[in-house]
Parts: sequence; structure tokens; C-alpha cells
Amino acid sequence: MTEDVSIMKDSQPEAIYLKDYQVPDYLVDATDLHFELEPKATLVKSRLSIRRNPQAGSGLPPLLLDGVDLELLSVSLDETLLSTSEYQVLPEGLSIPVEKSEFQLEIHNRIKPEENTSLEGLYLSNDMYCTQCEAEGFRKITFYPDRPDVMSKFKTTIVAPMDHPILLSNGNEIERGLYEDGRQFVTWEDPFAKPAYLFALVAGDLEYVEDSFTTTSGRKVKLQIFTEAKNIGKCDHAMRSLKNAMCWDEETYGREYDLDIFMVVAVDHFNVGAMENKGLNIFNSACVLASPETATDSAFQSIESIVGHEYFHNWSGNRVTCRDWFQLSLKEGFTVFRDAEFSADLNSRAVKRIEDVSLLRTAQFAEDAGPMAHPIRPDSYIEITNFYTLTIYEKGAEVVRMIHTLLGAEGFRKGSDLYFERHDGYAVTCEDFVRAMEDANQVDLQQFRNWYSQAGTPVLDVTDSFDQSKGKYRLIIRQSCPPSPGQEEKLPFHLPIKIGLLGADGADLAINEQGDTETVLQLKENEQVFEFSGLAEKPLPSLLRGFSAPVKIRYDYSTEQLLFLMRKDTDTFNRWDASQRLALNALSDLQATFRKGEELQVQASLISAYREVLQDKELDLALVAEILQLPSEQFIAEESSSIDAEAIIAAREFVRKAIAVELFDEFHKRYLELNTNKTYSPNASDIAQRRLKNTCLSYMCVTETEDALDIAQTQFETAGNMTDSAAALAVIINHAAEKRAQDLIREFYERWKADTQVVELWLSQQSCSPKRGTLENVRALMQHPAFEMKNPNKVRSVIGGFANRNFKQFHKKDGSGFEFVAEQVLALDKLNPQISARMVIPITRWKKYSGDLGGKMRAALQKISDSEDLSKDLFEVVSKSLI
Ligand code: B3K
Ligand code: ZN
Repeated sequence: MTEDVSIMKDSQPEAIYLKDYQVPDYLVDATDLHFELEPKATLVKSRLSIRRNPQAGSGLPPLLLDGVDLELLSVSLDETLLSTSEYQVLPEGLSIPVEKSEFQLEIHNRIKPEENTSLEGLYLSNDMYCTQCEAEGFRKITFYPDRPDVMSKFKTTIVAPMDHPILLSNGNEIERGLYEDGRQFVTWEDPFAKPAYLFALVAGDLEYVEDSFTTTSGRKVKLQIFTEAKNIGKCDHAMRSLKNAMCWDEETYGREYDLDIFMVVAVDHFNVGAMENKGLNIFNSACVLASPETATDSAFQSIESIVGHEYFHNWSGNRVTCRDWFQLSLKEGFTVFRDAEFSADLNSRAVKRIEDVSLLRTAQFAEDAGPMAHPIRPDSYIEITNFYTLTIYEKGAEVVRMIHTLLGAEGFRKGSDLYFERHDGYAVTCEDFVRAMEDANQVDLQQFRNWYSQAGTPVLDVTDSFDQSKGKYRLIIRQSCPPSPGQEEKLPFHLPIKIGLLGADGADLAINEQGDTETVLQLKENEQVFEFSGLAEKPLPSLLRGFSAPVKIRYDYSTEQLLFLMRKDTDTFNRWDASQRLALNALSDLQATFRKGEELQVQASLISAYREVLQDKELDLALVAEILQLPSEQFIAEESSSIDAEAIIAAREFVRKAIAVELFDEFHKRYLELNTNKTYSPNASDIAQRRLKNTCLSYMCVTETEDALDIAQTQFETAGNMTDSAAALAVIINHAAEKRAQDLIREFYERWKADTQVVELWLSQQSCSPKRGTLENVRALMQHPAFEMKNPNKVRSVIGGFANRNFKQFHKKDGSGFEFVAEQVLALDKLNPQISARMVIPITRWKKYSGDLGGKMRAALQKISDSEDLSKDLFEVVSKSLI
């Protein structure tokens, strides 16, 4: 008996609503899985101990199981084989009539890992079997109530031929053996009940490094990182990061690890960065493997934070999980906040904050103003995979950070303790998180909840006045929030605004009678006035210190005031922010000049501000590097009410060149000072030194002089680490004449072609080149043996690099960049819908463009929409963007 239950797609996929949530009809107390691995036909046998959910009401409704792309072989209920007439096969599952409130269900089905290019469910990556089940991938393995509020204890047996000697699943290994036919088996048991999305299986010819960690209460935990043999030398940094994370979570949150073993596996084909499966984290190779010769500083840092992130999920996500997928930010926002604090504690706090805020203000703000805007707790979705967004993750983390700011570190810890204690072992909601924070601190966060239900980036308009005779300073703050899809009117938000007041000498003035020099204002009304007395002079406000809320703040600072803040503010973040404002203002003026066809000129004060920063030996090197970076084209675009891509490019290139030419000698001098031959270490101060050095090199090469390019070439030839080598390659690709660039590109590839992560970097540097002809080169790269359309990292490097990080060539006037993206998105959709729905994003924001660029973008999007058989994922993004 064989039933093919592959999807029969309806013409219009339907939305799912939070308001329709109902508790599950049945619970699964135990899940016993048995896999016989074969690339073309893996046999899955599942035995489920099921019982009626006492909370779900009376009667015995049919049992509904999810199942997608499965070949059903048999269904047995309490050991009796059912005939096909005794259950119903649905387009995406099974419906089984039930007569008892407790029963055993056994299902046998087959799947084809080899054909699974969606990388959801069980699939093959370079001959290694692996799984990805979050959010709804388990249903591609077997029939199951695939929802996070069904938590079950899993036992898993994996049977495989000996050429796949490593067989892993969640929990502890309890048995292993050999069959007569030469296959081996291993059985794993996970003592913690978990939703199916945390299930994992890995089988392959892998090697591992091993270490251990002893928890505060004395449990010795075995730590193992598995990779293909060729990568075994690239695991040390991840292992160190893991131990640091385990230690940090004990110290900061009082959370210990709970199993005897913690395993990490590196996989080349992976849709996202990593996955927090219980006891068996699966990582995209790019997010775990590193060595000084092959990985850049930023790779080292992101590995540390992702290893931390996945580890922290063991509590914020696994022990306490989500009731439904609308609550995704409950685990993701909180865990991003946790990993950001982990990175800040281990490295430079200010730089980490600058990096995170840059990402938020560039990409999340754009999302919040675009067609897919949604609150951190969405009300509806068509395909949940589309909601693993910057809003859920990064804005979600900002919302948690605001709670931390409002309650203080101690209050927040009381709240998190209560949250973990109250909800351990349960699937809960964002509401439960906020309530724990309230209950532990006896505070009212009613209005604060608007952050969970309203999309869009709030705007704060700030004005001030000073009454000299009374020494009274007033800040008047008005908040508003633009409409977002389905939400025309917004209620006011409750948000913390951290401020300081600067006196004429730049020192922080006392802000109240206690003599505090910094305070957190709580904004709740649409308009609120804050008064400060006892001031002898009108202060200069330093607003939203540390970016204390995810908002846009408008205060009419003059150029002189911004220069003053840039030099004097005691809040490092705001010093950097003032430099960004200053540059943004200059760039905005230059765009206007460009549109008028007049000659462009850069103010001398801007150049001298950069000179001063460059020569400042007191300032943290990392901060100097950050300040010297002009706002990215993407950030300038996000800040514009209507995007004029040509003017943005012209203005930014002009300023960059002017700074490079005017300060060439200073850049060169600083470059030479910083170009010391240190042994590589990815610590914060060395990273800062390399970052500033390479910023100097990059400015020098903007002049396109042979002298500068020779320096870059020498750096390329002598570099002892990938950070310096890649930085030199990038400037040569972007600024050198064709021959020099091509020679280096070839040389680099020949040297590194066996290293997947380096090749990904090589691909992306070329697709990001602002040089003419890049699109043709991108097309050529897609024919290169190093490119693989079925590998998301390669797609992200080439197509993603071009569409997201090559502002100039992607926005070419003829619309060729948009057409290219549309064409690739359609091809990808047949292989991997999660990736096609990501790659389409750059052409969805057509409404924000001025001139006919927006029209061309829309036309490319329309072409996708007109095509047959779009995946649910792509359909949702495209249809919402065309409205
Ligand atoms: N929780 C996973 C996300 C997987 C999503 C796949 N569609 C990674 C993370 O946030 O830790
Ligand atoms: Zn996460």
C-alpha cells in the first residue's frame, strides 16, 4: 500500500491568524523513531504514545497529523494495521478517526533525502545526512502534530551502512550495535520533552574535536564539534566560544547546561546560520569553522556570537519554548539580546553596539517601512519561514533591551529568573515573558506591550527651550509612528530615552539634585515635556544614549553642535552617532546639489573633523575606524524619504574621494604605524588595530594611485591572516586596473580553491565590486565550478552579494540588476523556496524609489508574480509587495 501525499497546491495559499490559536487536540507523550538511512529511500518508522489533551474540551475529534512530501507505507493503531479507508490522506497530512483517549500509533513512511533541495526535513549535504526542522520541517520526515506546543520525549534509532560511522541525535546515546548485513545502529534518548522542531539527526563520515566543561553544580559535560576531516583544524575558536558561553550563562543568568553531552556539527548546505536542536546544534560551516589563515576578524566574531546564541537557546527556546510561531520573538529576540550582551562583555561593548545599531537602522528600519512590515509578534502569516526576520530577531532584541533599561540589570535578572522558573518545560507566549518581568518587579508594563503588537519605526521629534532667569531647561518630545500594512493608526509607545546634558566645556552637567549626570526619561504620551532645573547655561542635549530605544530621533543639531558632540560626548555611541549625522547631512546637501547639476563641494569642516579623528591617539582604535566609515549607501537610502540611487552614489563617492585625497598622507602615516607584524589573535584590541589599518588602506586606494595599490598588493602578498589578505584583495578588486585585479583574483582562487569558506568570500568580494561589468562577471561566476545553485552560502555570496551589498551595480539605470534578481529568484524557487523568498527582498521596496527605477523594480517583481507555481514562501513576499 503506497499513498503519495505530495502537496496539491491551492491556487492561493491561505493566511494563518494568531487569533485562531487553539490548544492541540492530542498530546504526544513519547516519540520513538527508527531511521534506516538510504539516499533515495530512507525508511522512517515512528511510534507515538498519544493521549487526548485534557485542556482541549470533550469528545474525540479525528487526530490530525502534518506530513509533506512523504510516501506513506502503513498506519497502525494500537498494533492493528489500518486499511486505507480507515484514515484520510490530506494534501498536507493525515486525518485518523479516534475512538480512545489514549493509544499507540505506528506509522511507516519513506522519504528521499537525496532529492530534498529545500534543506528542510532530512537531506544530504556532501554525503552527510542532516536535518533542519524549525519551523515546520519535521513534517517532511514523518507524520506528526508538527507544532511547538506539542512536547514529547524522543527516542531515536539510526541505522546506516558503515560508510557513515557517526550517527547522532538528541540527548544521550543509550545503545549501539551491528546488524548482520553490515549496517550499524545507534539509539539516542533525550530525557527532556521537546517540540518536534528541536529534533535533529546527523549521519556521516565525520571527525570531531572533544573538550569538556564542568558546570557550577559539578556536572561534567562532554563537548564535541564534528566536521568533515579536512576542517578538523578549524574548530578551536568555536570550542573556546562554547565554553565561554557556558560560563557566561551561569554567571549572568544563573543557567546551567542540563545534559551530559553537547554536540555541534558543521554542515555546508544550510539555509540559515545555525540551529539550536537539543544537545545537537547544527551549524552552517561558515558560522562555526575558522582559522587565522582562512577566516576574517568578522567571521571570528560572528562565530563567537552564533555559538553563544545557539547555546543560550538551551534555556531561552528549548527549556522554555514557544506556544506557537507567532511567539517566535519570545525565543529569538530574547536570545539575540543575550548573545549581544555576551559579545559586548567579551569584546568592545561600544563597537558591538555600533555594529548592531547599524544593522538595525539600515536593514530592520527598511523592513519596518516596507511591504512586509510586521510587529515583533505578527498577527498572521502565510509561510512562517518568511518571518525569521530582522524585526523578530533584532527589533525583538531591542524590545528586550528596553525592558532591561527600564528595570535595571538587577530587576531584569529577577524577571528572567521568574520567567525560567515559572515556565520551565512549557510552551509559552510573549505575554508570559512580559508578565514575569512585571510580577518580579511589581511594575506595570501594560503600555509597553504596544511594542509587541504594532509595527513601524517610531519617530521622536525633539525641541528644547531654556529659561536663563530660572535656570530651567525643557525638552519637548513628540512621538509618532508611520502607518504599516493593516495598521493605519498607532497607539503611543512606552520607551526609555537615556540622555545627558553637555555644558560648554563638554562635561556632563548634573541633571538633578542628586547630581546624576545621566538619566533615563520614560516617554509614554504622544507629547511630553521634561524639565531640568538648576542649570547655569543652556546645555546641549545628548539624546538616546547607547541607542536606548529602536526609534528615529530628530533634533535640529547644527553642524557645530554635531562636531562638538563628536569630539566631546561622554557617551561613545553618541560620539559615533554624531559623526554619522554629520556625514548624512553633508551627503543629503550634496545629493541636492547633484540633482541641480551644480558642482559638488565638501565642507572643509567635515574634512578637518575626519583629520582630527584620524590623528586622535586617545580614542579607541575601533571607534576611530567606525567614525571614519561613511554611512553606507543602504543607510543613506533608508534615511531618504524617496531614494535617488544615482544621487546617493554620486554624493557618497564624491565625499569618499575628497576625504581620501585630502587626508592621503595622514592615512598613509597611520597605516604604517598600525601595520605591525603581530601574531594573529582575534582579540578586541588587535581586531580594532587591523580594522583601522584596513580602513586607512581602503581610503588610500580610493585615490586609485599606483602607490596606494602597490601598498595593497604588498599587504596581499605578505599577509599572515585572512583579514589583511581579504582587505587587500577587496581594494584591488574595487580600485585597481583590470589586469592587476584579475591577476590577484586568479592567484587567490588558486591558493584557496579547496577551502569552501574562503571561496565563499572570494565570490562575494567579486559580486560586491562597484566596477562596471560586475553583473556580467556575476553571471560568469555562476558558471564557475565553485558556484552551486543548491548551496545557499554560494547563492548568498554571489546573488545576495550583488543584490544587497552592491548598491551601485544593482541599481543600474537600465534595470538590468532587478531583472537579473527576478530571473534567479524564479530559478531558485524550484530548488529552495526559503532562499528564493529571501533573495527577492531587494526588489520589493520599489515604492520608495524616485524616477523610473521604482517602475523597473516593480516590473521585475511583476514578472515573478506572473509566473506559474510559485512556492508559498515566494508567493507571500511577492503578493504583499505588489499591493
Ligand atoms: N532557530 C534557528 C532558526 C531556524 C529557522 C529556519 N527557517 C536559528 C536561530 O535563531 O538560532
Ligand atoms: Zn535563535
